[in-house]
Amino acid sequence: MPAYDDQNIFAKILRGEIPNVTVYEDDDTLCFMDIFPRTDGHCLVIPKTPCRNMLDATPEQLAACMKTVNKVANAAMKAFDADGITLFQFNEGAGGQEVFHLHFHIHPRHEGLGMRPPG
Ligand code: IU
Repeated sequence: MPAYDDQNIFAKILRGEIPNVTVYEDDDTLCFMDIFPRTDGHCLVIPKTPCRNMLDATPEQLAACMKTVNKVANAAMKAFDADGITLFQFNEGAGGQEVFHLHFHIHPRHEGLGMRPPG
């Protein structure tokens, strides 16, 4: 697997070089809105420390991300009056990953409503 590249777009967001719409932040994680939302409320949770994806993540990074996913997903259920949450996470190009900084997609879902296509 290639090494972490700190020129990826989420690393730039973490350094404040690119703006984002922040949903939640703590010492270890950032959650912000996806710029091409596939559902209303589609947001991303990332660790603040470098990590390419789940495959090179430490237990601490994964735990911190899951803690934030749990908080944001429960808040999104209320904020969007959602019926459920879909959690996506992709690893390497063959696994569907496009941005190579670990991230978890949170999608609030409603009964009978699909997801919009990517992009
Ligand atoms: P991935 O397939 O899980 O790596 O998808 C990356 C996601 O990052 C995708 O949903 C994009 O819409 C999203 N994104 C973003 O939120 N801001 C950006 O500047 C870019 C991609 I480039």
